[in-house]
Order: sequence, then structure tokens, then C-alpha cells
Amino acid sequence: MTTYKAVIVEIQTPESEATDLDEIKSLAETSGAKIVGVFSQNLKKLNPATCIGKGKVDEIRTFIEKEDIETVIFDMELTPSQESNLEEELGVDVTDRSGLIIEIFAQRARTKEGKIQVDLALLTYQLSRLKGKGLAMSRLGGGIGTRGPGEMKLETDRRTIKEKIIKLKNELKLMEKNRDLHRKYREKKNIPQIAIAGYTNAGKSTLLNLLTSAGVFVEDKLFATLDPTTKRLKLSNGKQAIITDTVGFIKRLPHHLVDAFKSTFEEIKEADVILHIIDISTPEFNNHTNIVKEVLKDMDAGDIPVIYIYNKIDAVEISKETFLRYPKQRPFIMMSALKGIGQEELLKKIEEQLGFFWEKLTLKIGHVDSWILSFLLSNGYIISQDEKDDYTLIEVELPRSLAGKLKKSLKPGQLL
Ligand SMILES: Nc1nc2c(ncn2[C@@H]2O[C@H](COP(=O)(O)OP(=O)(O)OP(=O)(O)O)[C@@H](O)[C@H]2O)c(=O)[nH]1
Ligand SMILES: [Mg+2]
Repeated sequence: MTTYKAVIVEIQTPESEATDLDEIKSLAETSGAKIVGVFSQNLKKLNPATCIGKGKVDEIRTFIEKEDIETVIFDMELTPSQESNLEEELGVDVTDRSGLIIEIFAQRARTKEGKIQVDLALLTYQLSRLKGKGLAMSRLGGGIGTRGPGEMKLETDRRTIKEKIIKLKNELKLMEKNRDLHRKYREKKNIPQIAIAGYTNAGKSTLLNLLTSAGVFVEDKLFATLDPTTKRLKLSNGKQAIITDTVGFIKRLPHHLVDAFKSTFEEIKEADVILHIIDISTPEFNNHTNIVKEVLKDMDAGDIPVIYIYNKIDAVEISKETFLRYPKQRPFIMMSALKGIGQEELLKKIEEQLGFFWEKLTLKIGHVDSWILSFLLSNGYIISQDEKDDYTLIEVELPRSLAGKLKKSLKPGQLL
């Protein structure tokens, strides 16, 4: 990863929500920035051309020249024309929160699907920027009614980008179809799905590694995971579930990225239970929890049962008793995915939540109907089996959907 020297500009207006300097700093550092300075400005009203006032622009420019700064990061969304005005005035690259997040995604994508998704997000982002810059440039070129050379070049750029977007979308569709097939296969196998969701850096991959020894990449940086990893999770009585680690959430996730990563989020929508993991070692954890809840609701996953995992209890000073007195989401558990604290309790909670997935049946099967026995052995979990002279007494747990089908084909007296 190449590093670069940067400064952060945070702006507070009466309308804007409180800024989170720690978060924009981590985002910047994750992308390779070495933060040399932070500039803050309280404004009653934003300057439409450059957001910040003229005096602040001059102050930052002087600093840039003295310290050899390469990039100025704004902790807000800039319009394309604000971005180009600022670049002109400051003489270095200017980026905003969305630009930074997309840049991180681009650096981190590893699989083919992840790379295509990021390229797609980047191109849509660029296309929207071109539109803004196009206006400024067409004013420069030629007189009224004529098209300047700048505008013609833009037109070609725009067309090339659009063509690339169509190509990438088609490639993605193909990959999604493949993924769909996998999912259908799993559904047919009647295995419940668990999705791990949560704010970025909460410990999702650490949890997956703890539960399944998956060996997923874990790092104390934002967006370590871009591609969902799916593993089998062993439950008690030999039962199994499928568990998936997902890309982290963040507040104001750029919508280009949400669109591009839709298929990743699909994994969450299909889940039978969501493990919402929360990092209680950050003071922002309540905020983060609400953001994740909002995003889940937005993606139509608001009705799926959730287990809230208050993670990283090993990293906080407060006692369990004190923590229990705080308001919390329910049902919840407290754990340390890193140290393995709370693992058994979590598994118990998962089984409770997935209880509805299986139905317990007690059956009396005569030897002539041995097909039922083989059906139960391959699709269910045997709790007890008692061989009598002319029948078998069997207690079994079956996926609810299959139990319904089986009951329809049983003879009277077979279901106890
Ligand atoms: N102290 C402590 N650190 C933890 C715990 N769980 C995870 N971490 C650390 O938190 C950091 C982030 O962990 P990850 O598992 O990568 O988090 P993630 O949610 O997958 O993050 P992204 O994929 O980046 O969204 C790593 O440095 C982990 O070692 C925990 O229970 N206690
Ligand atoms: Mg991860």
C-alpha cells in the first residue's frame, strides 16, 4: 500500500450531524494516509463554491505548501464542482468521505466478484463526477451554441464509461446467477442460514474464525472483509447451519457501493437468523448499532430474528454488572470473539433462535416402510432409535418443511 501525506477538513454547520473525527481518521489511515493536520471550521452556512470560507482555503494552502501535503480529505460529501474548485484553489487532490471509502474498497477487493463490484462502483462514481465537471468545462469551451473541445472529450469519456458499466453489470449478473444456484442447492438441503452483520471492525470475521476455524483475514482496519465467506457451523445433536461473514456497515455508505455490493447484502436477506455484532470498546457503539439496524431495515431484512452480540468485553474497563444496567437490544449476549468468552452461550442462543427450523417427531415405522427410515437418516437428526420385533420406534428432528411433506404420506398410527 502506498502512503501519502494528507490533512483532514471537518466542517460543522447548525444542520450537520456531529462529526466523528476518529472514524474519518481511521478511514483515511486505512487508505494509506499519514494525517499531518486537521482543520476545523464552524460555519453558519456553507460556501456553495468551496464549502469552507476563503480565509480557511488560504490557511490550508499555506500549510500544504509548507508540509508537502498531497491530499485534502473532507469529512462530508462534496459536489463535483466543489471538488474541482477546491482542487484548483489548493493545487492538490481533494477527496471526500465517499471517495475515500471507494478507494479503500478498491485497494481491498481480492476475489474476481469483489473487484468487479468495486470497478462498477468506481465507474458510476466517476460518471456522476463527470456530469458536474462537464457543466463547468462546457462553459469554458467555445461560445454560445457551439460545443467546445472539452465537452466533446467529455462526451467520449462518458460513452466509454457507460459501455464499461454495462459490460461489468452483465458479468456480475452471471456470477450472481451462479451464486443463486448455490443458494437453491442449500435450500434444497434444508440447512438454516446464519448471517453475521455489523459495523465495520466490530469483529465479524474474528467471530466466524472462532466458530468455524475459517481462517478469514482479520485486521484492525476498516473493511478488512469485502467478500462474504460461507462456512458450515456444527450445532448440537449433529445439526448443522450455514454461516456467512459479510462486508461491514458504515454510516453514510456511498450509494454507488451499496448498489454494487447488493449481491453481498443478499446473503443477509436470505438468513434465518442474523448475528448483529457490536464493538462495545468504541464510545460510538450505540450509534453504530442504530446505523446497522437502519441499513438492515432498508434492505428489507428488518423482520429476520436477530441476536445482538456485545463483543470485545475483554477490552472494556466496566464490569459486567454495570454493563447489564445499560439499555440494550434483545436478545443479547456479551462476548469476546477474540478470547472465546461467551462462545457456548452464543451457540445455545443460536439453537434457541433456530428452534423453529426443525420439528420433532416420534414415529413408529414397520419394516415394510423402511424407505421412511432411510429418508429420516439422510434428512433428519435422530434423537433415539429403538428396534422392536416388527417395528422401529424413532424420535427425530426434521427441517419443518420436510416434516410437513412426510406427515402427508404417513399411514394412520405411524405418527405418535
Ligand atoms: N480486544 C478484542 N479485540 C477484538 C475482538 N474481536 C475482534 N477484535 C479485533 O478487532 C479488529 C477487527 O476484527 P475483524 O474480525 O477483522 O472485524 P470485522 O467486523 O470483520 O471488520 P471488517 O471486515 O473490516 O468490517 C481486529 O483487530 C480483531 O483482532 C474481541 O473480542 N476483543
Ligand atoms: Mg471482516
